Amino acid sequence: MFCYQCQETAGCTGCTMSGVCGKKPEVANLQDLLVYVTKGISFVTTKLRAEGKEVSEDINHMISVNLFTTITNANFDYDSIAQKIEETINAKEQLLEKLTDESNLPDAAIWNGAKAQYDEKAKTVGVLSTKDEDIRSLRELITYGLKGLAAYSKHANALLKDNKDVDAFLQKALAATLDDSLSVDDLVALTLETGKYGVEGMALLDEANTSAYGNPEITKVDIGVRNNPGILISGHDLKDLEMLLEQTKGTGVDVYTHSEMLPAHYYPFFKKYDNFAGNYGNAWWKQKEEFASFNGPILMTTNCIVPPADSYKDRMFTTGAAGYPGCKHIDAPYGETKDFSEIIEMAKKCDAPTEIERGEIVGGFAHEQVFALADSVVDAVKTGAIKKFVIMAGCDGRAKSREYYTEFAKALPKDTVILTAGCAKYKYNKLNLGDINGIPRVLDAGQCNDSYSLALIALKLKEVFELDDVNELPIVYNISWYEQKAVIVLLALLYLGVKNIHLGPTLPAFLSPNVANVLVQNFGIAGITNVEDDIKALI
Ligand code: SF4
Ligand code: SF3
Repeated sequence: MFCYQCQETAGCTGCTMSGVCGKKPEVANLQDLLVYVTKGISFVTTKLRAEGKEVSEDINHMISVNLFTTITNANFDYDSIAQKIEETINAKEQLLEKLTDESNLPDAAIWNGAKAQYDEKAKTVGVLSTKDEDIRSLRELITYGLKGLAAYSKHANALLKDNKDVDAFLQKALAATLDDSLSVDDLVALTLETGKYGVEGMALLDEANTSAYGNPEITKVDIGVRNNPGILISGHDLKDLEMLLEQTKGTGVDVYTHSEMLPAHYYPFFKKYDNFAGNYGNAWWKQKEEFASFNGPILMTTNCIVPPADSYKDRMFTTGAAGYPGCKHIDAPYGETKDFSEIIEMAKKCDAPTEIERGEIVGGFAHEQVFALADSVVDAVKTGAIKKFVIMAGCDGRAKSREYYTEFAKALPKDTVILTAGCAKYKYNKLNLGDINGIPRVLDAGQCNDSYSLALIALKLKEVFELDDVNELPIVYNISWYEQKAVIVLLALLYLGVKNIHLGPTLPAFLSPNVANVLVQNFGIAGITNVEDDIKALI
């Protein structure tokens, strides 16, 4: 195996024996093969479109789910990955029959081996099969961005929203990573185009979420527990949450959010459920302790799964692109209701969650809520009460070095406001950093995909202050990344012209020195150093 797609990759170079995330070599290899056949089918769909032929939504969805399945901590289940490879090959064979021009097909589009051949084939199609370091780096940067884009598309698809242009681009770009004739410059251009579609993908999901559930609004979320048994729902899929809340209504079972599901509380729609109790715990990487003390069943709708301890493995369920061997997977065909009754019945027999903390956190500062506060925000900037906004969106992770973000948040001067999204927020959202004229100093827009809101807020401020360039705003970027959704967020920000982003806790291992140099030279991307020096440099 060779995997270097996330921030925690072994030795900051690559996982080769087993994943730091817990991914076994045979699963890592099979994920490589899933990506490979997904590139293959994308090559065929791209060719079909060029021939003026339609590609069905089912195929678009399959491609997005396949990529999502290979995101860090989404799916550890060999069998489900093997099944997806088989289904993809079968679908591709059917599409090939519709193709008029079958010349010049790459191996990825032709290969149709049987299951018994998967393991051997997988070993030949991984990251290292691209020999040139810079081409490999750019192909992976694009592929990881597309994985993030696919994840966001999948969530929008679950709410019956599709954007054919995003799907067509995603497949075209994926197919382009097979093309040996593309130069470094071509791939750099494709990287930026990926960012453009990243913006579109996040806009699609934002539209899907807000049209289904309303615009997030300022909300206090309880972080304590009630006395009823509960179900803990984690990951990013709001449609799954809606189905779970509908089915738990009146059952005496409460529903709590974990990690990236916290922002669901900010949406008006979910407030009507009396049994929607609050948020339990912190970011994904603390789930071993927190899932144990939760006592009830857990539903993982997406990443990030930590390989579960035996003490709660039998009460952990997965759905959608998520999977873990030995954990029950519940799903339904596209657009249909998933049956969560088994989880609810299990919950009824479980103890109520053990209290781990008390209090509340405040969030809901997505674009519309911030626009509603625009006058006070603009006043605070004009009077100097707010000197700087610090965008600290992104991911949290287990690395000790991430304590930097807590210390950085604490060390920020009192006239600064943190804008956040994603599970990165758990490093400072319980610090009680106070407010400035009633504006909290930590404004949480939502999940990682809601970084889109932060971009809209920046663009709005640019308009209000009549500036030509978004980089003239009093906004600095200190973003923490972990998995591939953060890659698409980063590419989207670069596409929007944002410069001088600090990225940590380490720069991606998949950036070759030359590719890193392109990002430094053209976009001023930099790493982080230490809190004291970074505060001086940024603020
Ligand atoms: Fe290693 Fe990250 Fe890949 Fe897991 S996802 S195998 S931790 S690089
Ligand atoms: Fe977190 Fe996995 Fe990235 Fe959606 S849940 S931000 S790490």
